[in-house]
Amino acid sequence: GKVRKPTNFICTISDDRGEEATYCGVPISEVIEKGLSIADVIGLLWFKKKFPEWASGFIDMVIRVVADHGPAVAGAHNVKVTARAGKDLMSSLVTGILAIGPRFGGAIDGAAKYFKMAKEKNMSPNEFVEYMKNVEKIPIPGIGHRIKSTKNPDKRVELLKSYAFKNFPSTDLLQYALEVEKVTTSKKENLILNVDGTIGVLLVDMFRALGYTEEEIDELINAGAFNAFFVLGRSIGFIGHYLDEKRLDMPLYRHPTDDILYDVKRPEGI
Ligand code: Q5B
Repeated sequence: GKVRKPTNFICTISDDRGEEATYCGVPISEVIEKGLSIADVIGLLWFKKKFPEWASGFIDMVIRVVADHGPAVAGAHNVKVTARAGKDLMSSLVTGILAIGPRFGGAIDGAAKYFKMAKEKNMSPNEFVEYMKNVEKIPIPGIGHRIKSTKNPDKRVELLKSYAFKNFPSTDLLQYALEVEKVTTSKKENLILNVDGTIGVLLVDMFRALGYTEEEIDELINAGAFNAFFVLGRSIGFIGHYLDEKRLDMPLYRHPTDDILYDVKRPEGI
């Protein structure tokens, strides 16, 4: 019989060979006819699943609450500076995305990883905080915020928590993270469970409730799939900041020298 030639690529998420392309087997026209949301499309293309309404609703809320947090955050700042250097949309957008990292927006995977590990190992919240300080020697991902604190709570976190308490079958890891927050905020009021941390632990709770095994969840975290929600959502805001710069026709940005400490010393021998 015929032997299929070996292929260079394998694709398990979409197919463009028929009359119309499919998202994980679902034709795009069906996506539209059935009124599937952006969150449903994420479910199909990232996780190859049609998520139940409560999970799609959560994903939709995540994308909406992380879409922007003003012009001062690291990523938006990069976008604005790059746009003002005359660069195009894509160049400006990627400078914003490239600023997403363990300190800014990209702490979702780390929060999921470490809170999950701590709960699995039955660490008390105090033991976990000590472990992160003395063994991992890193700030706890998902804890701490530059401007939000117990006195100035993050409304986004409140929204995510109340959605989860109302709609999730279980909020086990969120509740553990809230116990950890009690320990950290007793040391410093800005060491709250932040937006990244809340999304991270709730994604673990979500995938567990959807029947994923612990190993499957670890694989997603290791692949960067949890940070992907921030990357996608915040791209909406980054594009907004780029368009804002173009609309305002802002000139080249140069940082004021009185905001820079110049500490340059000429080396000996020259
Ligand atoms: N300390 C976020 O730091 C920040 C500690 C900690 C234990 C911690 C810091 C941090 C983990 C990473 C994380 C996501 C850098 C944040 C986001 C999206 C955003 C952003 C926006 C948006 C803030 C002062 C003292 C030191 C530290 C201790 C701090 N964090 N201890 N665990 N996690 N968090 N990032 O205020 O004794 O004085 O030496 O790295 O989750 O990015 O809106 O801006 O939507 O765009 O600058 O919301 O917390 O304080 O680093 O100078 O530390 O607190 O050890 O102790 P700060 P630092 P000491 S959400």
